[in-house]
Amino acid sequence: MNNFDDKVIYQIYVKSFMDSNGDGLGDIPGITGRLDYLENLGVDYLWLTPVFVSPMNDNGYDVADYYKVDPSFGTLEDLTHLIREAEKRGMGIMLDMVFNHTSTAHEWFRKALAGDPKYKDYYIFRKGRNGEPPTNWISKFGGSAWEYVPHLDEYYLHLFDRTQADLNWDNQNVRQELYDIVNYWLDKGVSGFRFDVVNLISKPEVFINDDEGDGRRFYTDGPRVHEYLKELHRETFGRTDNAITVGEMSSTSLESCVRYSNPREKELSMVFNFHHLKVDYEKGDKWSLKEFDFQELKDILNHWQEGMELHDGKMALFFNNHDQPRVVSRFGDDGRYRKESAKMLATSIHMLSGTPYIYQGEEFGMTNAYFDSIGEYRDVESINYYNILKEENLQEEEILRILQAKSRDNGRTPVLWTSEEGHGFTTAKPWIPFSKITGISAEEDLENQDSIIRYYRKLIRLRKENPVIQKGSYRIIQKNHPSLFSYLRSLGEEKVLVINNFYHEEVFFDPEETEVRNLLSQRYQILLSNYENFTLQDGKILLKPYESVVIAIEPH
Ligand code: TEU
Repeated sequence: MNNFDDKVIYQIYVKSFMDSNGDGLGDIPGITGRLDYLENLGVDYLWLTPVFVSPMNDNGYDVADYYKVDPSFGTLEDLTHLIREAEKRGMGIMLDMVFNHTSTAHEWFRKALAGDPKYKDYYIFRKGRNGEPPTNWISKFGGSAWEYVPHLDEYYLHLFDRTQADLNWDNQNVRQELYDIVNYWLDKGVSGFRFDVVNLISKPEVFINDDEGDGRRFYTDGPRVHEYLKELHRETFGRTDNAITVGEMSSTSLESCVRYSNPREKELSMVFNFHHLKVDYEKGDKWSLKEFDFQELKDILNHWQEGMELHDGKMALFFNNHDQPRVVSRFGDDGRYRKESAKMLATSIHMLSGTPYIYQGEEFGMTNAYFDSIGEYRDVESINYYNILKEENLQEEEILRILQAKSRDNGRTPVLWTSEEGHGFTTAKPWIPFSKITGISAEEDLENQDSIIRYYRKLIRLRKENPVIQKGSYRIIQKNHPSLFSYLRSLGEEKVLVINNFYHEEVFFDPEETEVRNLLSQRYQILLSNYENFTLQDGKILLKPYESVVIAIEPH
């Protein structure tokens, strides 16, 4: 199986990337029109969020037909044209396969509802208990995970929205249908796939109440998940030796992720996990306000870097995606130090071991949306939780503050290509408002010498040119430092030291207190920094607000 440690992936949330036909919605021809920009950035793959026919209750994560492109995004011809044009520029296309559930508008589910036993067994229908749902499990989007169907007098399971019914992977016909879909798209020339919440596909044999939590411990990294992923691999992309695959793993463990991604297991190329993006949850509750816990963030990243290295697991490295608030607003400073902190956060992630992902707009420091009324939100999860928090009697103002920090829509506002009206994204009214923060766009960023985009290009180039960044071992330095996240990458004689200041106070890095004691008496070279000058004082490195420095220590 291929190694992807020299590759960088760019995620496109299609609906918000580029509108080519003036309907306010991003589309596939819009992506094709921006390929030169992406080629210049230097990325290798473009992961497109789902482009299949969908009622769009969850913006395409509710698929009604896996074989067809949704007309709002374009046509099959548009997609194959994009694949060809991307290939000409050295980039591959990855599609997003949502196989834990289908939309309730899918033909299979419609037949199931009509009582067809074959298709009922494609899903998870169960009788209620004493007028209550089969279990007390809670959906990830709030409320019960079971929906009652009166004419069948049964409930179906939906771990997400009620319009996203969970598939029964224990049914071999279901698995075969899904493998056929993957093979169909492979034949169309895609280079790989992202598999949505793929560690939730294997449900327990018996469904019981969870008296400790929301039910996730019964279906997360479920009983037959490895068997199914091995079969998926064997029946589909495993037949070509260069496909790239990434699995989205919800509430997972290191041990499971090693198995999902160790090449010997023949499951997936790499995995996403989200533990490091819960460090601003109060006691695990997303819908609360809390400063991010820097030590916890470091401890988690460190735990995963060390553990995956030890057991040859493969990590997808990321801070942003379409489900997350923008990292510059979250762990950085989206005001005075927006540029510095955007670059610092990028450095801290890109120099780690694994495969970095860039989410659209991140490369020029896009921020949270700062919507100030519920009417501006579009996301089903945000709207559900708005209502839930209302029922819990929280004040409107407080709820809006929580959404401003936590809503998935923070990452879904349209890409700000230019500063003109419509921001080069659309000539119409966009489906979701633009971020309220003005003065940010790709075009303006590129006008500056200290542009964030150019910095990302350098980060990508560094990875490509330095085997130590691709394959080097990782070791944290000053694990408990209150404001620095520093680590050393080593490959044979080659060493790269990465120091990141996560705060706006200046701080010294004193090599004498660390494992890189004689650093400054050796020959070294600054590979990259987000400031013009590197400041040394009395044998110590002075880190300015949100400064990052990447230093190659030359072999003797
Ligand atoms: O997300 C899975 C998931 O559990 C989360 O990222 C979730 O959106 C978040 O934790 C809620 O707080 C995937 C997709 O990325 C997401 O867009 C879909 O809505 C979801 O699956 C259902 O398909």
